[in-house]
Amino acid sequence: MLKAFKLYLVINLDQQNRYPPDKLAAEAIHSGVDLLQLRYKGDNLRVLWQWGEKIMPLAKAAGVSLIINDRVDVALALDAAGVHLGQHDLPIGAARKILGPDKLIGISSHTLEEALLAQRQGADYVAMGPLFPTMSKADAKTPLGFELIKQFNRQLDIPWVAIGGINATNLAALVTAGVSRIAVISAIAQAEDIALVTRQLKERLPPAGDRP
Ligand code: TZP
Ligand code: MG
Repeated sequence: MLKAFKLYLVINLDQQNRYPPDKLAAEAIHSGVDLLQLRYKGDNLRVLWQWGEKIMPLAKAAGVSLIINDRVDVALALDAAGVHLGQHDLPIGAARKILGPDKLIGISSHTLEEALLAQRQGADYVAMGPLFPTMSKADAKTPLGFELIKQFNRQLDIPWVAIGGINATNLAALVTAGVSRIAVISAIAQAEDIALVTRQLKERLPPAGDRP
């Protein structure tokens, strides 16, 4: 089951990060990240597997769910909490068949229609973005307008999370527009002080559980 969450850290394994992924995960978990994702777009699946094996016990010990991007097989083999799918990955129904009812399935949506379809198909949460320009995703679309935030709040019953170029400075504008959960890569991965930024982001979000 998906616990209430506010701050979702996506760890990008493709680029050389400021910190090794396990150190980043450990510090971010310690500082209050609620949900973690491992994201790897390269073709050496061992990279994803090996970091998954290292980070999974850290997440488990802290009671933080670890989600694997794209790969249903790796998520199952690691006994991770679930998968995050894109619009061009395995459809939710197929992923659910493999994963069973208890694993989490998240999906990226760029429109309300995509999000509502994902909800009907049994997604546990939806990610909406990018809200701001981002350097962390090679094929990121142009930023979505803030009007979509209100529509998502009004029409979705499952939790949804904003993503894309979010940092401690621009977060206030999103919160004012109605965002209550965010996912970030670089704001935390590139931070000089992971703990400080993680706490700032978390503090600047409304209390978990205010919205579905
Ligand atoms: N999906 C939409 S934007 C994005 C993803 C994975 C990248 C988010 O990274 P950052 O560094 O927080 O902009
Ligand atoms: Mg994908």
